[in-house]
Amino acid sequence: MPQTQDQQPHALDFDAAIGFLDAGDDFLITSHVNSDGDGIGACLALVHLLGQRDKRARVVLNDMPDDPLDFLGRWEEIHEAVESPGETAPYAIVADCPNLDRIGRVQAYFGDDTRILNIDHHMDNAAFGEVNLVSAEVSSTCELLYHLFGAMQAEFDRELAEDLYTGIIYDTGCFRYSLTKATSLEVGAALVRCGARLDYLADQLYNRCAFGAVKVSGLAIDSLELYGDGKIAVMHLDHEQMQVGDAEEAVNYGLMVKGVEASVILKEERPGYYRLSLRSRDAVDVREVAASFGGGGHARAAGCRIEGDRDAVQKAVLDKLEDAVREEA
Ligand SMILES: [Mn+2]
Repeated sequence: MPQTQDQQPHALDFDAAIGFLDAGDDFLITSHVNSDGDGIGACLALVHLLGQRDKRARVVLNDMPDDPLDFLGRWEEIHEAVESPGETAPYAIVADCPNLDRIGRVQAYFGDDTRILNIDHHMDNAAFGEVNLVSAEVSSTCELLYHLFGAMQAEFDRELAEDLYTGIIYDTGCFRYSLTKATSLEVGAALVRCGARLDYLADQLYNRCAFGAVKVSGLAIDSLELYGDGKIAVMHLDHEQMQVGDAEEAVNYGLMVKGVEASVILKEERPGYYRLSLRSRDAVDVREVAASFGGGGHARAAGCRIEGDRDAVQKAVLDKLEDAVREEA
């Protein structure tokens, strides 16, 4: 068992969660809609752990992820929710999900007497479970599971280690984002000692883009211009260029330029109708900019939709971004 005492986040009581996992013998495991590397890593790790204990467990998600994490073991055990599941689950584990609404159609699998274990690291978690194992001190749900499984004396074989490691690098951007704690690195090191292949997993997670997604990023980069004394990066793709591939990642290239505080890309979803993605460094709150156009998101990553021709849309968002950059200066 790789656990050491000083790696544990403060004041976490694992006994109730362990009691819950001991009590059931048939578990439904789920995560939020549009689930991500942490949520899916956590679901697969739980299936693996319960399998080690000869318990039945299945993963049901609202939707199958666009980017399959099929390099992880037991990927084929993930199922998409059906409209009428027939019967409800006796025991459910909800991982990486701040509230029950966010599991979407999987709610149909929950009945009045479904017992719920809630395992999460979101600050605003609604403590909706019979048992809530929630800590905002950890980088990811998978990091939290590492501590729980350690307390259960689980066997950390390669498959389990890789599920957890994948979730941690997904949420920390390979240990780069500010939510990465020294503990996250210690847990990562412990998982590598258990056999997690760090180069293989990072490669699988980051270097499997569709050909079109890389090509369309090239078109976006080609359109890159700077405004606001070099602090604002603007890119755009017209409707025809949008057909080349998924442009979800392209906005990030703007922030790579030295001195840029905020980046926006204008994507013409249909003629005369733009979807905007915004990203920023610490100084600028792009959620507020997006909200002023009816959109939303987070302080560092947000989005909105604006109707109009490109010049008008660009001017409208640039006005707001220049104000936001000036305010923080
Ligand atoms: Mn997470």
